[in-house]
Amino acid sequence: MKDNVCILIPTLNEGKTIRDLVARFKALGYEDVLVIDGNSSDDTVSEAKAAGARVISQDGKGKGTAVQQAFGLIDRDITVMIDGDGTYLPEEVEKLIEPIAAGKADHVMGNRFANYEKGAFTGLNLFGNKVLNKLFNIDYKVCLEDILTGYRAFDNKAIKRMDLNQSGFGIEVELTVESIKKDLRMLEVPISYRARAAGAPTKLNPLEDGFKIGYTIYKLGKTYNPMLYLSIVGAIFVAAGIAVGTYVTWDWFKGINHLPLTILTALLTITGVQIFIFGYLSDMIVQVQRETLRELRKR
Ligand SMILES: Nc1nc2c(ncn2[C@@H]2O[C@H](COP(=O)(O)OP(=O)(O)O)[C@@H](O)[C@H]2O)c(=O)[nH]1
Ligand SMILES: [Mg+2]
Repeated sequence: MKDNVCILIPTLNEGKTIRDLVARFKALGYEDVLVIDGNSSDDTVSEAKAAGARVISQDGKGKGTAVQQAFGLIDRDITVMIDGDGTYLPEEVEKLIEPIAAGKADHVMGNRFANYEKGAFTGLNLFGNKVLNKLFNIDYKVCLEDILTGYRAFDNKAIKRMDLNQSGFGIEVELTVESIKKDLRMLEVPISYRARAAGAPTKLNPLEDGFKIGYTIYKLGKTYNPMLYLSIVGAIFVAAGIAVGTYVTWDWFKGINHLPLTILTALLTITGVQIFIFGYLSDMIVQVQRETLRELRKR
């Protein structure tokens, strides 16, 4: 079974940890370890090669770009993706592979919240992760605990069905979104998460990348769940209409008339209700399209 697995490690300046990581996979019997490097300025490439990994330099920039390029090169049945920073344990790889090898899942995600070392998440990181997971779950009507995990396994047939476009850290969101859109069977398994080694900082900027990831969820979610977005916008209009309307009515009882404000009330309320209706229609279109795709896939 191990012959059918490719261990894929995207790296950018992970010289401190990559050698040990590759060596541990080799020791476990995984021969095909592919490191896709983002043109590191440290000794990542030589360290990875020394441990026996196949190393390629990515074209362009970003983890997402690297992952997409690597996916195109893999010819094994199962791909495991793992960060090169030593925060995930190679010894737990079976947990991720087993459901795929058994034909029970197409995409297995390691849930870091199951068992994380103190200091593995900073306060901001933990908070950001929780918020983004919550947003995602509302948007996609799912119940996942850790959509941004860096330890995953895929059935390669599943990878072939994904349309991936995110160049940066949005790739994690996109992998999850595509799995939902393509009706792939997803499964979360509990894994351990370690703190990064001292002097080996993360490449992720918690604020900037956090917002980018949030925006990616928003952008990709718009076409999946338009009702949610349009009902929020609709609700804002209707609420504004009610606010102005209350004022107008209040004064009207006192014998004061506000003609322009009355017109504004009507416009706000009507626009709000119309946006709701657009949301409802978009939702129907999306539903029908999803049903159609599902039927087509069965053939
Ligand atoms: N090839 C490639 N790998 C990257 C790039 N940026 C980050 N990585 C790697 O992607 C993995 C995840 O990044 P990391 O900094 O650990 O993010 P974190 O786990 O959210 O802190 C690590 O192995 C990084 O070395 C990039 O631009 N290109
Ligand atoms: Mg990491």
